[in-house]
Amino acid sequence: MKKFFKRLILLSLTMILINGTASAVPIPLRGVVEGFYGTPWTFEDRADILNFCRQNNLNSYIYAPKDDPYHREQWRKPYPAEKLNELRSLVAIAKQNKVRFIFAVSPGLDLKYKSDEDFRLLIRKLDTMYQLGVRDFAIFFDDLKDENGNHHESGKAQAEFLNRVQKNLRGKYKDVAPLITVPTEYFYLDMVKGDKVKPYTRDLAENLDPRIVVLYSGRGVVCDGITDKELAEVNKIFGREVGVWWNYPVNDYSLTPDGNRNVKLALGAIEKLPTAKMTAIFFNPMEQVQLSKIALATGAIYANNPVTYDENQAWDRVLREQFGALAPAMKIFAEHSRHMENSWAKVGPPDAIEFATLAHNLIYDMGKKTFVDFAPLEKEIAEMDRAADVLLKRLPQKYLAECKPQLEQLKRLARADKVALESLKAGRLDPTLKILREEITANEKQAILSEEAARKFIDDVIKFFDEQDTGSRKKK
Ligand code: LTM
Repeated sequence: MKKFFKRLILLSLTMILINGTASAVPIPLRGVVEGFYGTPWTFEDRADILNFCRQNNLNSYIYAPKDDPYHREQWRKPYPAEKLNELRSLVAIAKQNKVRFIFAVSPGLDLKYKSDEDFRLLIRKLDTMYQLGVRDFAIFFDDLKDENGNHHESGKAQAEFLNRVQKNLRGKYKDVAPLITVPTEYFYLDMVKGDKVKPYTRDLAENLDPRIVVLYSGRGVVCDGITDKELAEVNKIFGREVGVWWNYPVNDYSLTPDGNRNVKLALGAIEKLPTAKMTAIFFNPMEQVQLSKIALATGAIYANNPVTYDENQAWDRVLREQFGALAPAMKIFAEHSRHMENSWAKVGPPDAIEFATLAHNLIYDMGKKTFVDFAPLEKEIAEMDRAADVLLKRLPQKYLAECKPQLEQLKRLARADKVALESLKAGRLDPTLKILREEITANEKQAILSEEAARKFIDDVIKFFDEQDTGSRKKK
């Protein structure tokens, strides 16, 4: 009998290992990709993030700011001396922090893949970085589509170009790591048509040196998680273990009609990522470097042990560690600002679930029940109001500089929600609610949060009374 149990335990352990779900092994390459559109981070921001990486056991940082002209639009041009000096210092800081400084170039906007001259110019740039101490390189080909969503890249030409870069570097330098790339079709739904792999991806995968690391972003550019099965499908397409470029907490696509960027902050935890073995994961942050650290620190907990990761526990822990006594207030604020969604993007846990449920049920109950309990939502609103006050008063300047408009908007929402609730209690719409809503709408040019919770409640209450009005007019 004893023997039987021993065997059973051994068999279960083997099964778990085969499934790849047991190990508490960190993802080998894990870190931050500064890969967003908008104002690139400053030298100080990067130095700070490299230190943060070490503290959180993240071992890599990719330098790929889209709006650094020398990285993308004018990739052929060498960095001016002053910029090179900054990069040299950053490479040294990365080294001190035991973080790999991965230097990326995005030459795809106008690269001539077969041109020896372009090859030479690219290698010249990488050589310079090697002299500064860089040993990890990446060439990115994302975002090359025209306004109709088409791209004209050849997978084979791209693969041959990347292979040539890899061969050149590894031929000259024995200590450079395998090259990293992001393809032009970098999300799953763009790699396939029906059940067939599209020609570009097929040709790239077939011709690319198997040692080159491929990063992809999930089913979509910004999507609601990656399953183990989805990851396995992309591994199969590329004939290697691919890595993930994860677009959270990046918020460069949170735009207002008049073009303001980063108006919503992504303050939630990383969630819904694979537990299966993966070769690399890089989190793309927000321009707001300090507030990015909430999601990034949860990402670090995930990347160090995907199997045991619990997003709620991680989120609570990180908020406590980063905000100390202000953590409860910060949690309330962050709860209203973690879900990112537009016509093509969806990521992050829903905003203020408790608030949204209470508000929804309250409006549903109005007119249907004789007793309606306003107290729980009243409490939520009061806490929101208090949290905004506390944070506006006590949050250190480095955070406040990144979220003052959002906190002021939280305060406005709390004020309007209170008037909305009082209106329901009184059975009559307080006319100031419409004025408060106008003020909130005007400020959505700078700050958006809680669209489906605190913000929606205002609209719903106004609609509720509008419908009542229409109903009573019809009766007359
Ligand atoms: O995601 C990738 C690979 N590329 C770009 C990023 O630079 C950008 O920050 C995100 C979010 O807008 N989307 C992209 O397509």
